[in-house]
Amino acid sequence: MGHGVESFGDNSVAASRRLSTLARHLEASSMAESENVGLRRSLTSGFDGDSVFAHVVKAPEDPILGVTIAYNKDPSPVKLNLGVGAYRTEEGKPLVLNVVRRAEQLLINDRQAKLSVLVSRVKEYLPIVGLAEFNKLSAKLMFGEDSPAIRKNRVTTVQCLSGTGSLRVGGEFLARHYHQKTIYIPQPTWGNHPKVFTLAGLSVKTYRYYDPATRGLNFKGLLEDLDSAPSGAIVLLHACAHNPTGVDPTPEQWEKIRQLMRSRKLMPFFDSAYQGFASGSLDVDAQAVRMFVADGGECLVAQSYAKNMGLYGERVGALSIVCNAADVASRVESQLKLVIRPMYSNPPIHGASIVATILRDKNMFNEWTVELKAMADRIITMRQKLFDALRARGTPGDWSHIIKQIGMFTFTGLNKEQVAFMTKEYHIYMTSDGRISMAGLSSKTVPHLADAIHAAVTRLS
Ligand code: PGU
Repeated sequence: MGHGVESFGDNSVAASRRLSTLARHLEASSMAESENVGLRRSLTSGFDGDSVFAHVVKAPEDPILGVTIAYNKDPSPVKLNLGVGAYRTEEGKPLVLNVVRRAEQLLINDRQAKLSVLVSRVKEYLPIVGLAEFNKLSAKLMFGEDSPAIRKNRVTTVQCLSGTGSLRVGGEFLARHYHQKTIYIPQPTWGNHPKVFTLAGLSVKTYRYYDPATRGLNFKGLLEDLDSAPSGAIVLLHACAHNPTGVDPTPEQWEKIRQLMRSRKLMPFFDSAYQGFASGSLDVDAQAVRMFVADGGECLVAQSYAKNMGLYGERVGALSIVCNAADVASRVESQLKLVIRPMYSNPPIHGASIVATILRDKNMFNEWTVELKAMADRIITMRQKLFDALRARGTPGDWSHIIKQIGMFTFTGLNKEQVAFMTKEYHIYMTSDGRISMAGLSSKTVPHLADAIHAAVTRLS
């Protein structure tokens, strides 16, 4: 049947099927309504039966966000949360960037007269695709100031609910309008990826990425798996600072991946959750994406401002779809609106206004890059300190991966039992795959973590 745009036909069939099911349901329930009036009256005195939800089983906590819940319950004064990827200061406190505070102040004082678009002091609805200026500036941040793709209007960018929302909207769009429904995700990857894409309607498969033996990239395995993926399959790529491994391909390896993917007609879907966090430079961290856009081919990019602007709870992000022609991009955008409207109607205004305020102003943009670099540098310092602390303790094993890995996380190589031991005995909280958020560490807490790792490795090897 239809491929690409034609698959809209399939969707109309599916939609009308859904509508007639709904109509049948409404008919049936209105008949039941009249029959049940008497019964309902007799029940008005109260309801004492079992809950209709009595069969609902308790779901396990999320493997990442659940770590914070367990941490919050622990009364120990030495407890340490290295689970969630969220930046903390040297004092272990969450950080709101100065530039973000300044932007908020401007918004509150309504000093954004030059902003021709809605700002967060006005609490109106945004359009379905979000704040236009935010979208334009986000695309420039990702693809570069003078990206030919943007200049030729080949890119559509829509504001979404942070990185997760952007991935989900992109996934739903592909499930409806792209001929291949299989997405290949790296093994391992961020734990939410398989859930997001499965629920979006795609079928999820994995490609080899990490080699535990070398604690590096399994480049050969990666190329083999992508080479044998069906033509046209979607491939999820971490734009930089791969989560959880901290292992990224080199620029030369990216180039080989690009060539292979283009020759096999595989569709790149970049997840960019850490732009600026890997190297400290926004441009350097966008290089892999820009390499794929420069060849004129098509791709998707999900962007998050959670980490690089510290806007975690504001839920600010964007989905860009790079198309090969302007008219395609415009039709794609019209369909993205149909994905978004029934899901959450339109995105929140405040966070996007903060981002637009910062990105549009040269001084504020520069101030942001300085603060971003400081965060990235502090993480790199923590890597060195932890590595030195383990060396000083003579902890068995080669820990050089701590300083080689990139971004927010170290994939320590500690196993489930060792992690459980560290939580129980040292009140150190981390995901069970042995990932630690370096951003949650400080000079004061490094010795405690090094003691815990040393004990775990020597007692439970
Ligand atoms: N993609 C990757 C690769 C991520 O690591 C994360 C966040 C996201 C997308 C989603 O970020 P948004 O907050 O939706 O923009 N991962 C962090 C944060 C906690 C979580 O799991 O959501 C983490 O600790 O892995």
